[in-house]
Amino acid sequence: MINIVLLSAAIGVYPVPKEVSELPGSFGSEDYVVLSAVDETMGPEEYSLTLTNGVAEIRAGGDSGAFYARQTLNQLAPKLKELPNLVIKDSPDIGLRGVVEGYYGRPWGTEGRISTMEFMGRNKLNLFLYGPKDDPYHHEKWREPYPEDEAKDFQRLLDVARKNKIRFYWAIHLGGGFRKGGEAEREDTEALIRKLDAMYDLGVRAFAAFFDDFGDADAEFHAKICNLMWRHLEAKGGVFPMIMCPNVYWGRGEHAYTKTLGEKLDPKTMIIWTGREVCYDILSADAQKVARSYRRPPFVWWNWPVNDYCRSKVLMGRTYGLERSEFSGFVTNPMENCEANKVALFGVADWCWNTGAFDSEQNWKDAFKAIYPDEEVAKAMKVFATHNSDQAQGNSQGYRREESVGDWTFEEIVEAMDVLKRKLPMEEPKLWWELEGWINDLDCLAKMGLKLQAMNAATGELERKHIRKEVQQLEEIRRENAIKHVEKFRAATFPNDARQVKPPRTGTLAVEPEVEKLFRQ
Ligand code: LOG
Repeated sequence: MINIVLLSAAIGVYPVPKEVSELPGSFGSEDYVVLSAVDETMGPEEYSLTLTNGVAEIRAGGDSGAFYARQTLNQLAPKLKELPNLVIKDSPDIGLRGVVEGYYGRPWGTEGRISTMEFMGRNKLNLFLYGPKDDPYHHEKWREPYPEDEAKDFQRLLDVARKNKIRFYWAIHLGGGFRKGGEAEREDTEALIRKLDAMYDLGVRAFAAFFDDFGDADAEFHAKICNLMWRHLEAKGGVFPMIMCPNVYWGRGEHAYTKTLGEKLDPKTMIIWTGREVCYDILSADAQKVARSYRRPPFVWWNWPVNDYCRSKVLMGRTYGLERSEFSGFVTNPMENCEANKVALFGVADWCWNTGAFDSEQNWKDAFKAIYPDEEVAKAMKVFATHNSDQAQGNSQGYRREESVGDWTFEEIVEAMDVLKRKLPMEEPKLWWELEGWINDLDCLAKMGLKLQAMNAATGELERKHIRKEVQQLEEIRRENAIKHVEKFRAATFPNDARQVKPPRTGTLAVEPEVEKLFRQ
């Protein structure tokens, strides 16, 4: 068994497959023939991939399993020639796993969602929960149908989801908006049904209702609306079980609200939980407590790497702080920066698929190689991410991550930022658009560190004065960069959100304090 696990990691496939065993002989060829067969003894996402002497044989329980076998084969394709003959047997740990677009801020837009879902497909994530707080037709204008062009975009999204074996959930945010009692309640019920029918007609077959952050914690009422919604959808046919986000979605089962909800809500409906706090690690003891209160395993919404409560930071650190328990599903809530999110998605995908073999450090190191085809860019992005992972002190949720772990130098940062400034605009233009302000900030900071070290070592007053001037110039560049960053993101979002855009901050846990220390010397 140990050999099998070691081999799983050694073939470099992500998410790490469950079982890889070596067969006699070597594959010996760059080309291959694919043979596929359905195996009815397998689960719908399960597959086996046997690689022997130039033939790749796929057996799968269903379309998803066959698709996942292809993803594994695609990752192995460039190195097939060097591989021994192998048999891979694989299936996921967590049945529903993926992403919620659920933050406050600039929604990803159709292109961002497509890029995310294609990445999800390659990484065997199978659930997209659509609920950006700042899509008005999800939230404050929930009664109104989407304008025609946006409705068409949903059809594109549903198509990409289908191709990538992703179940696309569309969420309606009713918290605070759905009126209780009398004629108003009747009107809102009708409006809700109309909107659900419109989304159903577009092709949506999986629905969610959100009550987080707005309105009262009225469990009876929330259960009533959701049960009504579910009965309506179930009668229409072909729909997946509903997901609901309660008004109190964190904790350890201590709230009366969640207990009532657990009793009243249709048992098939999955209930969201973010951990002990709004932003927290997912601990199995906590999950078990909340499951008792919910009367069902929780559907985890992990508030990482979302940065809407620390907008000055971009979060690209490793995936850790997750414990396996019984869940009805698991989604990560990421940042508005959908390209930068991929490091975290790569971690979550691997954890959800094969929790037992998950190696957080290794996954994070390998993420860069897997995401960025240019080796130099991959190495430089790892340096950037090393110094961009903590939410920083004073963030409103009190959630913190490690940052700047291990040995690092100002020189190494400057070199890496130089690579990114040279190469990203051409090679990864969307990532560059998202990160330019942070890359420039870290670059200035590290250059200031170098200058200050030189200044503190200099003996002549003239030399010190000269360097001090250079440091002041860097400070000026840093200020201008911050202004440019804020202007760019303000222009890219809508008025309400524009006020929330913050200047970029990098290296807050170690690099910036080190520069400040050098200033004081
Ligand atoms: C919101 C979410 C937001 C996140 C982090 C849930 C269920 N709801 O405090 O939209 O992105 O926290 O700020 C939330 O987490 N409210």
